[in-house]
Formats: sequence, C-alpha cells, structure tokens
Amino acid sequence: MSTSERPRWWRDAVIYQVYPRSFADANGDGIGDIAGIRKRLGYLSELGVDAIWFGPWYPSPMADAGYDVADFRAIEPVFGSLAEVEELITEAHGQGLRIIADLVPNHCSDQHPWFQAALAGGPDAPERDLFWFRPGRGPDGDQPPTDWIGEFGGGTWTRTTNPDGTAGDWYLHLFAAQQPDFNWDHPRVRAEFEDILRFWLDRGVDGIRIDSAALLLKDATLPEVVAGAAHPFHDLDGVHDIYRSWRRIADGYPEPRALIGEVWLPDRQRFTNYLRPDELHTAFNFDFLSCAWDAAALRESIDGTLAEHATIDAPATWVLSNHDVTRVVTRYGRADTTFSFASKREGTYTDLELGTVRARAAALLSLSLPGAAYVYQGEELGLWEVEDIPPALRQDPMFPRSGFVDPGRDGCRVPLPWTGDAAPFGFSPDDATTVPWLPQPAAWKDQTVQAQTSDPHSMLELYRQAIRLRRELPALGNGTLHWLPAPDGVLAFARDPGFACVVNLSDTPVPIPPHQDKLLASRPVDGDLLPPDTAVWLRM
Ligand code: TEU
Ligand code: CA
Repeated sequence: MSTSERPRWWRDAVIYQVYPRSFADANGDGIGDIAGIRKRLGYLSELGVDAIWFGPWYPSPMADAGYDVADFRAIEPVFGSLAEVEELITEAHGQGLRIIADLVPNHCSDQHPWFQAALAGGPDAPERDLFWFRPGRGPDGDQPPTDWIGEFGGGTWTRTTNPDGTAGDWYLHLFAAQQPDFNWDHPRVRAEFEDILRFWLDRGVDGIRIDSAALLLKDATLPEVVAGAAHPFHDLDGVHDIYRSWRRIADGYPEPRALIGEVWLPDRQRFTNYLRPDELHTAFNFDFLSCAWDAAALRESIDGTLAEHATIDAPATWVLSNHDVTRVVTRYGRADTTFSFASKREGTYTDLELGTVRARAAALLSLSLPGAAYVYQGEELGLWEVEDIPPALRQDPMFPRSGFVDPGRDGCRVPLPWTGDAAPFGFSPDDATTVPWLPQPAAWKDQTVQAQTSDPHSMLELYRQAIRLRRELPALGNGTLHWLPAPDGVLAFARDPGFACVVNLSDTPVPIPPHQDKLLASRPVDGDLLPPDTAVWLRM
C-alpha cells in the first residue's frame, strides 16, 4: 500500500523500532549503520510493519547511546551521512514504509556548540541562558543548587570551572552529566527546535518521536521535590504550549505527519492531556508496558487506556518493550512480571521457556487491541535480556550512575542475530575486523532470522502471520472492543466484524468460546481447550 493511502496512519499502524547501533553493521566496525539498515529494509517490509522508528542517528559522543546530541541537523559519521539517510527515506517510502525520527529536545550533548560556548564564555556568556546555570549553595558555592535526584539516579547538577581556572556555576542535567538540559523558557531554544522539526519534516520524515516529552520545562524557582506538591520538572502545564506550536507545524505539511510522545506519567489523565486534538497525535503506552502478566491487571490497563483515550478521540498504543526496559521474554519468566526502573535487577531468576510462551501470547494480545502497536527490534525474534555482559563492556551510564547497582539497559540493546551459527550472526559482514559493540550470546544461533524463517513454531513466523492477518482483517487496527464472558484469569474480547481474541492467563486449560475458525494461536491448541499462557485469534 502506498504511504499516501492511509491519512491517519498512526491510529492503527504497526511500528517497528530500530535501534541503529544494533540493527545491522554494513562496514564491519561492530556498530550498526545506515547502510546496514538499507540492506535489511526488505526484512521489515516482509515482516509487514507500516512504519519504522529510528533511535537517534545524530552526531554524538555516545555518553548515552546517542541521546546526547551534538548536532541536531546531521548524521553521526559512524552511522553514515545525511545523504544516505535521505536515500533510506526514499527507499522506505518506495516499499510503503513510513519513517519516524527521534528528536531529543530536553537536552543536548556537552559537546553541542551552544554548551561549549556557554562554558568558554565564562559566567557572563549569553549562551548560559540557553541552559540552567546557577551558583551553588553554601559559602563556597560547593553545594548543588538543589538536591534533585536525576532520571538515571544521582544528582542533577555538575559544577563548572571558569575559563580563569576558578570554580564556577553549576549546570542542570536530569540525565547524565554529559547531557545539559535546555532552558525551554528561552525563545531561542523554542525557535531552534521548531526549525529542527521542519528540517526533518522537510526531508520526508513521516513522524517524530519526542524524547522525554514531559520533562522540558522546569520550575525556575528550583524548589525541592516534595511529595504532594507540584513537581519541579515533571509534566509542568506550560509544556503543552510547546506541543501546540509543533502540531501547527506538523499540520502545515500536505502529507500527514505524526508527533509521538515519550511520556512516562502514572496518571492516565495527565498522560492523555498530551493527546488533545491540538497537541501530539499519539504516545507510548507505558502503563501497558509496565503491567504484570495477570488477567485482572491487564484488563484494568486496557480498559483504563481505552476509556481515557476515548474522551479525546486519541488512538491507543500497545507497547511491550523498547530500548530502555527489560526484554519481554525475560520479564515474563520472572516471579514479578511488572516493569519498573526502580526495581529492575539482573540475576533475578527467570524461566525463559515460560517467558517465551507468555511473550507469544502477549504478541497476539497487543496486535489485536484497538489502536497502534509497537515492536522493538528483536521482540519478533524472541530475544531475551542478556544479563551476563561483563561489567567492563557495559556502556549504559545508568550502571556507573547507580553506583554499579542498576545494571543499566545494555542487556536489551545487544546486536541482532541474522544468520549463521556463531557471533556476529550476520550482524557484521563475515570479514569484519571488529566484534559487535556488545557481545551476543552463543545460544542466539537458534534465534537468528535465518533459523526462524520457515519454522512454523518460531516467534518470527508468529509475528509475520499475526501482522499479515492484522492487515487483512477489517476488525483489527483502530476501533473498539467488547469483552466476552470468561472465567477468572482469562481475557476474551470480540471486535467487529467477526473477530475474537482469547488469552488464558490462568494455570488451567479453559474452553474456547464457540467460533467458526481458529485464525492463529500462540502455541498448538488441541481441540477446544486453550492451554495456560496461550492466546488464540478466532473467526466468529
Ligand atoms: O528515556 C527517558 C526515560 O526513560 C525517563 O525519562 C524516564 O521517565 C525515567 O527514567 C523514569 O524514571 C529517554 C530515552 O528513551 C532513553 O534511552 C534516554 O536515555 C533518555 O530519554 C535520555 O535522553
Ligand atoms: Ca558499522
């Protein structure tokens, strides 16, 4: 289908997340690149997805895997060139695939020219106003301006040294110290990002994923974080004006463009505020991503999501994982199947076989709920979290910033296995000079695209069939559902015309409701009993 035929495509798309460092490495330096992605585009169109979201591809010192951006209008040379990205966009469009770029407006790299000028110019540099420079507390100014805890753990301020060598002001960074926060109260910051937005939309990008979208504004009086009081940097009301102006820009293009928010907020109403008709088009459903493998909890998450989105006619999204969270197969194999940044601990026992069975059922659940669905690269291969990466090879700043307690996010970012029996599994060419930037487990020989292709029981073929059916069946995609009567521990819903999905999360087999055909099951179903941890799609 050509990309112009479905105007509000984001409402029911299947969106595949490519993590550029780990997708495919064409030049053999062990790091994924644009040329590698272009070689593997056929894989994505064959998988049947509608759009591809690319993690940040900008020049970056990689203090936070590219979320520390040094130039928002160029491409990291390790990944390739702007010309190659332009060709990628054209090729993807030719195959009916839409492209989503990742924009990081909350902060930049400490190597960004504005921040460099702010440091070099000393305390009076006008560029300091583009960031949050403040004197320290205490007689010598050696105490940070606030005691805020950053999103990666640890403090949020780093002290600078003046050009004359004396100790200077502190600057704010909600993430790593190499990621100074922009001051969004400054008109130049706003104008700059409107221009950057146009830069990418002008290049034919169909959507923009907005990183840390709820964090941009800060309370300039810098109060401490107090339970029950307004938070100094989460979800300030004024942030909505920024997205209203971005929406006007996006809507100014003839072809439909989508703004997609990364909004982590526990309050569903505060979350959907970002999706009002004149703001963002859609946002990731982290409520669903964080939910336990439990029928009552999932039903509550699904109902709460749909009800809240319906109030403003916004499309729901269904997300099982991304590059920040524990891989689904690992999470669902643990005793505690929820996700939270605070309780993410490696080495907790996990039953990968059980986790895989559940992840298969979860795939059929998330691909049949009303709205859009996201697939994080490797989810379709059933990859698990790599928990034994040697500490010396870990790259994620979360690891050192947590005092080496939180293992960080490297375990879900290991390069994809494509072919062959040994690392690099076709991720890099056979004659590559360098090993992949994170080591791949030897056991991934059974998880490669090649090994799974044509195996009717593989995760990959399950995803391929489910996405194909989702395209064929008019009942799937955006719309509504109604719940069917079901025993405790079972999710059963129907969608018109003539479709039902039943997921058994209880520990005993349950009868499958009367139906015409079984369209697809997450594992073999014998007769009319649905085994535990299994999902089935039915023609009614
Ligand atoms: O993640 C943002 C993010 O996960 C936090 O804002 C989240 O709210 C917090 O950790 C919860 O306590 C995005 C990217 O996805 C991530 O990879 C980057 O490291 C981060 O922004 C900084 O750019
Ligand atoms: Ca490379």
